[in-house]
Amino acid sequence: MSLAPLSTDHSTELYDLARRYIPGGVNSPVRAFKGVGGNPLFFKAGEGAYLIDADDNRYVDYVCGWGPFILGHCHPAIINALQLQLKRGLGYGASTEAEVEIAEKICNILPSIESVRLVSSGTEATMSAIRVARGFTRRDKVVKFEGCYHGHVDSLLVKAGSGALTMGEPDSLGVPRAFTDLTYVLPFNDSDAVENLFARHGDEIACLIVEPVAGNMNLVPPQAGFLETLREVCDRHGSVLIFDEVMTGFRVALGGAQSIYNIKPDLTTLGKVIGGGLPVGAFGGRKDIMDCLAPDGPVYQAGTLSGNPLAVTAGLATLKEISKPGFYDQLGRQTQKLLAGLQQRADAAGVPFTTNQAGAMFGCFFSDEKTVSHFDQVMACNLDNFKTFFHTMLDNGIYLAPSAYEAGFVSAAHLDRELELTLDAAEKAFSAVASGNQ
Ligand code: HOZ
Repeated sequence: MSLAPLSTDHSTELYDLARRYIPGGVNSPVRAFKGVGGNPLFFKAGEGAYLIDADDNRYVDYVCGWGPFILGHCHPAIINALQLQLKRGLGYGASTEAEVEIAEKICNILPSIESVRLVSSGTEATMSAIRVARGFTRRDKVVKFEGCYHGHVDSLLVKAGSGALTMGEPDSLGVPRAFTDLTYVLPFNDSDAVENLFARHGDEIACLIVEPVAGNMNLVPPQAGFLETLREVCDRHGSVLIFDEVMTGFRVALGGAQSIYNIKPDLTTLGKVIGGGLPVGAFGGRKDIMDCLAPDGPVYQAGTLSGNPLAVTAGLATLKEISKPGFYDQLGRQTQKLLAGLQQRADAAGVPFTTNQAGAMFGCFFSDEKTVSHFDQVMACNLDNFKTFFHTMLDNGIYLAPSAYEAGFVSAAHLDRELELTLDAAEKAFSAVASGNQ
């Protein structure tokens, strides 16, 4: 692994060219490295726990495609299954047996889901879940939480996390005021704020959508009692509780965050892991709510690529692998080992630092606080320290998300060797942070 700054000339050339033809040179804003400075990398291959950039540099990858590559890149089970499907066609614009198989599997793994519809992205999943919740309740108001991100749905792009936070624009231009007037935004992990809002407006609220483990303001798990409060107020007021598990579903545990915290949402949105890295999303839940969808009900929702056979094939192959006994124990152990090692090196360098973990997702915070559980604490973290850490890690062959507001991901391909490489790099990165602070 290189110790000198890596040469990334070819990435830089590609970025220059990309900026001529693609807005900002990227197809999704966080990729532009605006949160860390410098030029974004362009990649040409992935192998297990590694990414290879356009200049042939190898990196241990903790982005994992922003979550889906829980088995690592190019897992043979997925590639073999896709090769078989490729010969049978890329799509039919009609129903397939494999769609029924994946729907049945999802319903069996997540007992809160009685009926599920496949779409092509997480954004589509949350947008459709909100629509069916509104149709079911015949109400318009929606509740979301500050720093939570549910894709770029108009009414949810209010005080949003992820790229919206990275760009410093948690509210987007182009979203009509009339749409966001229907959205209430509350602080995450603040049960009193939830109780108060529902006491005043509960009967107008169609649904409350939450990332049960917030993964778009770095990683912030729910505090004890928070998700229980959400369940109670929604029950009391006849509002639909939506868990956005696009990131956490099949990631923090096989049964997602809802299985860890033992809360049954009315609807769940999914994506990422269930497509094995191909574009997919899904939303599902109570049958009486899902029955409102067309063709049986009056809520319209559709998609040309929905249930695409390649995405479903990759998803089924992934579900088979991750359902094997002990899979999540091993992932959780590796993630824990990684975080313990990072903490130890930060402490040795005298850098204020703390971490959060949920299964194979993690958050790193340059903060004096022992625990980070609120949006304001995330926003108070030292960004300069993060930038120094990020770039030193990158120069030493470790690819972290290029933003202080994104979660990290560990895959089954992150073995002890990859952790060692990471911790060696981290020693240098924390020492660079400490020197920068002198
Ligand atoms: N929304 C993703 C992070 N939470 C970023 C997706 C991307 O830039 O590819």
